[in-house]
Amino acid sequence: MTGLLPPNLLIDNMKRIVYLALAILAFAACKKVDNPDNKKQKTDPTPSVEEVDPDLSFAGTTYQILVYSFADSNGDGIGDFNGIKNHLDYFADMGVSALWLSPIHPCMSYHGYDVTDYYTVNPDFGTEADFQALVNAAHAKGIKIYLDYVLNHSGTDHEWFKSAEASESSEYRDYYIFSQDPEADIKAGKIAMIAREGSGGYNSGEWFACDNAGGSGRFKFTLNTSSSNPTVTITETTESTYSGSSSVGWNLYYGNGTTTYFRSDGSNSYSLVVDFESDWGFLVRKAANWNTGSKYGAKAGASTITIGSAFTLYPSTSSFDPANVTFTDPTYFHSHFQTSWFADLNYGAASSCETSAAFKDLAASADKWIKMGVDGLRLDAVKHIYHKSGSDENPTFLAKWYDHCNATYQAQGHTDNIFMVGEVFNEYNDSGASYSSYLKGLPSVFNFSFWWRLSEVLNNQNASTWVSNLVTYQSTFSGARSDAVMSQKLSNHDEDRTGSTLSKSADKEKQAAAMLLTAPGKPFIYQGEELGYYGTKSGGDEYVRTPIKWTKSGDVADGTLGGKVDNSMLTSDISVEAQEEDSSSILNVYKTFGTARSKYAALANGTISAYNSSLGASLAAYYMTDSEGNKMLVIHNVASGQTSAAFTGSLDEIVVQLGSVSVNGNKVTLGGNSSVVFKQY
Ligand SMILES: [Ca+2]
Ligand SMILES: [Ca+2]
Repeated sequence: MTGLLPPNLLIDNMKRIVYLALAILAFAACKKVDNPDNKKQKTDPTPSVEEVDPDLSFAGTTYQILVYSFADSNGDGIGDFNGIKNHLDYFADMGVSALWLSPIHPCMSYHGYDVTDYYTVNPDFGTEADFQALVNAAHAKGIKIYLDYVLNHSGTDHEWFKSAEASESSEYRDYYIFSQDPEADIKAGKIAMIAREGSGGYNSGEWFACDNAGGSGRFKFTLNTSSSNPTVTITETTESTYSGSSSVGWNLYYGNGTTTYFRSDGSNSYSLVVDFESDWGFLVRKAANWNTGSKYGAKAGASTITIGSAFTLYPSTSSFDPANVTFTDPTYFHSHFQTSWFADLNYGAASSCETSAAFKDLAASADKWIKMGVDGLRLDAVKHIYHKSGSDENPTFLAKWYDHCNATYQAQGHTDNIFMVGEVFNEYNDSGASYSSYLKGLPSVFNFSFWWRLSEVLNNQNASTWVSNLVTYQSTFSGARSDAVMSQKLSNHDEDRTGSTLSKSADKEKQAAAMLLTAPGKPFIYQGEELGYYGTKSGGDEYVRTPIKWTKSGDVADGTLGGKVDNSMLTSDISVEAQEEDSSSILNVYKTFGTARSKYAALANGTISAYNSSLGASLAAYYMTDSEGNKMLVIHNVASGQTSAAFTGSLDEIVVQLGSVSVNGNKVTLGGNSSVVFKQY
């Protein structure tokens, strides 16, 4: 039981809350029968603590960590495993029982969603031994570790892809999706991952030419610009190399970003001689930029140049992006997210996906981490694994993936099931139909509607539909699967920050935390939300992925963010150190509500039901009830001004509160952006 006692700071905070509640109730409860037992309970700084049912421990609060920008232990500016390990008490103080780590594998970009080896750790984050030490230290504190797993695609620098791209006979060729004519192959049903999409599955932006259509040799390029469609002619030569100057403008772009200017040979005639080497071909430009009208290349499907013959070039327009000029017919690979840094993985037909080489390899990599103690996975972009997101293919795939991982997990001696949550990005007005089918494959998916609706509630100061929304979300999940876990959050790494969406209102940010942490389901706290960070994606995603500022004057782990950090936000006041000293801080709301949630089964994994009585539009009131029937009454006032209403049931014991709350008989008065939880058992 001692493990459930809050640390000293929280005892202090709980004392404040309890004393405040006592002071209020001493004034308000004069008509009530004084219950000595109840009174004793209220003066206890550790109010009746209940064990959360271990079978329902999925519901525990999770903290989403960006490993690269959370905490740097060795001063190289990059967050790392030891940095997380050094701050495990930070999570315990918020009642957090699991950490979701951003991808830990070697990768091509700072964010990690272009993995180059699923079996090893990114050396910037430490060694495998460091990772194991983190897992062990977290477990010792009752904190689980979830990894972010990217199953839709790997990075194109992955050795699997490099081998697959280089040769049709590569043992990895089937790991990816290749085609010389994607549109025709999709229409013919030849591409298993897109077969269910039919002719609508072709999008030219999702296909990239492999680096196998280039050429090499000492070539003379001759350019004739007398027409609006210039021609380029390549001849093999033994001449010495030569080129022109940038004042000419016309240039050849090839290889790893090489720009070589043409020499002017008189009216509309240019030439150069280079030792050419480029595995993707070349482009011609009028100036050294990609502005409309500057880029010249091929028409799609007619990109192959013949040595010695003039080849007609087409300039870019607002509606036409020229293709690379190639030396042989290119093969294309599929990248759903329309970037040549990702290559979508190929699992064949969903009904037999577990027999595919890619599935087996990815599953073996997951086994390694589960055997090291990993407790769960967050699966990236699962609605895009198979192209038709509304078909049963992805749920079928995910069920097979889950069963494989769960078998490995239980072989380690676990008696519970492995946790797994899928990112199924859904639309604002979603009734749940688009993501609930994914619960056939996984025990949990994110409920993105939660934050969109909640931000409206707070910004409009109107909570009239909030409770019915929560009840609907709950029934959508439980209707899809009896053991479904509704995962929800405020903002995450792909969205504008909560602080920005709420116009930097600390009162609203605090209440957003209180409403997240008193809602049914499994809350995720995104790194920095608890400090009131703000930032938007308009200047780059990095601005919503800001490092934690641990101390008032210390450095932050911003080494991977390329300077895209808003240092005007990272003042000493926003630091963890400053907010831990300030009982009115946003951080303190996460701690008090997070701790309360972790201690009461009704809050941690209870069922919501509406408080069925008409209330003012700014009030949301509902019950959270645990499996024993123990009931909490939760009330939020989302208006900026004070409001009151009468409530039934015991109002004697406040479990946790935000802002000002007073009780007079059966009347509860809440100040602006105030919240309260009454224990009614
Ligand atoms: Ca470091
Ligand atoms: Ca895919």
